[in-house]
Amino acid sequence: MIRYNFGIRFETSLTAYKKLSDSSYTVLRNANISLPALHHQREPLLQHALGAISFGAAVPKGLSADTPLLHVSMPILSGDMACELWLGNAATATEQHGNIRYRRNEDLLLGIIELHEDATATTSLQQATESAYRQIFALLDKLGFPSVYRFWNYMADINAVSNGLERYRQFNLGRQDAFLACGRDVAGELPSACALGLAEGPLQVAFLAGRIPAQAIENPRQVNAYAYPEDYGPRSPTFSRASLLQLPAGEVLFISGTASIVGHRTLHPHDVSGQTRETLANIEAVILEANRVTDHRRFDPAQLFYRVYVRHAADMPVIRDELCRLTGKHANAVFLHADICREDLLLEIEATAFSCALTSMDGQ
Ligand code: 3EB
Repeated sequence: MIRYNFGIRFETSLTAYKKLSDSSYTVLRNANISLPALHHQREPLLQHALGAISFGAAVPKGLSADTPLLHVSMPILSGDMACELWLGNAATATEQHGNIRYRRNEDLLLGIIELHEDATATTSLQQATESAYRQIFALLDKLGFPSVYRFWNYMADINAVSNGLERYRQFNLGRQDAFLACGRDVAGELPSACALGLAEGPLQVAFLAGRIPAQAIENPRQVNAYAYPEDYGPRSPTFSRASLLQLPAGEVLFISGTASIVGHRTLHPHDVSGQTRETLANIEAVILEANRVTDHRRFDPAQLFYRVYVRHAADMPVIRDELCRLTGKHANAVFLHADICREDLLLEIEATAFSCALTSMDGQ
């Protein structure tokens, strides 16, 4: 199964995508694709791939060896679209900068970095994070792609404590130090992000950046993450609830990992239905805020692609049923088994939405 996310509806053929990407407009779309479908793709699609993020036990085949691919070995609980391809106008060959592999076109860049932690250091995750983010910002400064739209962060043992500090909090320290060292704001206009844990492996970060700025969208129901009080760690997380990228061919809304947090507190501990409903209320609030900001365009919860991170595999059906209540019937979603960055959070949901200005290509 392939779903080209066109906002208006999910396309299952390449034609509409090709029409869009051959235009002189800057185009950014994603396609969520199953591994068998990816395996049977041929060039036109893959030439437009800036990069990919995949999940599950199997590493995708069928991407050219050249395409930056972040493979995160989180078990898939449900949904077959394990690979998220990011498609733009024709891209360059993949390039390397330090530990980063990236591909870009005139306007957009997708990069991935994987760093093993120094097993002898007690603050190894903090160090790896600072190093990864410093490398990323140095590359973007060098190439003139100043704006990051989205970060994906995956790390081993996110809730474990070392050197007296939970590893997610170490990650926040390293991330914020790198932002500051590279002259970046740590409040206000921040990229969207997610941060999840898995059993083992290196720190893995993917990022999507570009030449034009995006707009940070915050959630009126939540304290902005960069302003969390110190109870949640010595440094606040550096991300916005969503980022809105306005391109001539349509808008892209990157909704950050979203959880059952109101104000800055976790609600409904030990209650997975309650947490799911609260999480979805937060996502709806973010969508409403994005619609308010864009004024004339409409993002619709039924038209989003969702990735759902589930702490306890047995909770998946309950979460899926709540999500389907929001989206109407079938939700375009993949469910992954992951650790969430607060011990008391049972799930986190992220989403991507598109509003398409070039509606004329739709249905042709
Ligand atoms: C939260 O709202 C839940 O540290 O980059 C969500 C999305 C969360 C991104 C991050 C953390 C991050 O605080 C956790």
